[in-house]
Amino acid sequence: MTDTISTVSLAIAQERKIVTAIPGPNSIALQKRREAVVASGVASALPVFAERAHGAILVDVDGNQFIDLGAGIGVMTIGHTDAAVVAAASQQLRELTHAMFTITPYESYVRVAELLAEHTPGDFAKKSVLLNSGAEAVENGVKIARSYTGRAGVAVLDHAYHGRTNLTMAMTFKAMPYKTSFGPFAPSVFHAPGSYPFRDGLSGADAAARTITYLEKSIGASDLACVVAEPIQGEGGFVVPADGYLAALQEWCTANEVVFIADEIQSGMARTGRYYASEHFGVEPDMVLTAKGIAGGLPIAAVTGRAEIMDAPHKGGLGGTFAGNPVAAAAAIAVFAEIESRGLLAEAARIESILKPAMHALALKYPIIGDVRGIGAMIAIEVVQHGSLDPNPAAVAAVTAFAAQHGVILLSAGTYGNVIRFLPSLAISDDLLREAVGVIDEAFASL
Ligand code: PLZ
Repeated sequence: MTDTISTVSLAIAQERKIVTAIPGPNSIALQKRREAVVASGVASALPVFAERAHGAILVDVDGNQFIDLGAGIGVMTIGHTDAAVVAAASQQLRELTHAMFTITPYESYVRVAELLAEHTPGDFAKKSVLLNSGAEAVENGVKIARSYTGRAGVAVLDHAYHGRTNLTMAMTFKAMPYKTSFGPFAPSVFHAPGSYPFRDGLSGADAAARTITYLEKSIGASDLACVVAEPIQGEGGFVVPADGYLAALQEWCTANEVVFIADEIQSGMARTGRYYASEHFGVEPDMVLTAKGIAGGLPIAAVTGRAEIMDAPHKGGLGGTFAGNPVAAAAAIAVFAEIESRGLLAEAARIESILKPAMHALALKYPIIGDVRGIGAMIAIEVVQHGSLDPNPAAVAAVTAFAAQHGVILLSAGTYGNVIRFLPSLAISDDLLREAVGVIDEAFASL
């Protein structure tokens, strides 16, 4: 660096430390200000305000240090304030903050598209468009699929989450809190049954047959532009489809010239130990959607797909003021480099090898833990009423609240609000993970 602005991240000891009541006085004061001016429809999971973070630790405004098992919903995959990301973004901020790619293009946008072409599944010519958010990537994926096929229909799966814009609300499964009172929604969106082994007990082949029957009988392939599926559902509760399900669905899409779109916004970018979760299921989607973890916390998203599909829209049909912003693009390039140079794909397997056995052990101790599932650094437990499949959201709310009080950020998920999901940074140490598991154990014991 040639000038005096420091781009080095402030190191924060990687330890849990609670020094005030939760929330502390500074958080309480900020909460009062917030209530006066921030729309109350915006809710927060924890009662504390964040001040800074590094690695797997987040520090609040009262100096409490939390083990972050949420990572901003799977965004800080390579760790908070990663030094390489901070350096790349800071440098770019000073050289070219914004130009607008559709006015004067710049190299970093092209570089991100090259990296996406290289790291998304499938060995075929690919192209990308860059956007600002996950929902915007979903919207653009649908636009491009419609333009390519000349068809309108969009099929999604039960329990899916695709965003909060009008089209993506229509594509999202859960009414409360995402859709209630916000309609009318975009038309031509169809919700098909998917694969949820813990609840439906179906094999991949049987679940796929059920989905395909719905697609053929209730929509008709000739009216369908695309099927959009999360390879592992995120907000839906880290639902891993049964073996063979996704491959059968993709095969049907290919046979019927329907674009198969993998929404990898939560499951992608190294979270499961591969760049994209699709790779675990042997599928090569026609289009892959990326956001969240791609740029270490800076807002950027992408649609990447087969070149012939991506080139369907007319010139000028795709874009956006901030889309593919140079600072976010520089951060994304640094994230790809960090994943390679630090061997971060392997870290996901390390995290799974600690969390999964630990959760199975807790499930033996606390039988309300009905299911342990997930891949890599995307692990969840589903909590039920003892001896049944009936959801137990009250226990999940109590456990996550207990964890917050004891310095662990735990996120819930699931259509029934009865899933606890772990999506820590790949940089989290074994010791911090084990310590967090200890707090979760105490939380279940306290019920
Ligand atoms: N597709 C699979 O997980 C975002 C939403 C949190 P945006 N999930 C977290 C909330 O309460 O808003 C998500 C996702 C999948 C699309 C999206 C949407 O991504 O960047 O939030 O628009």
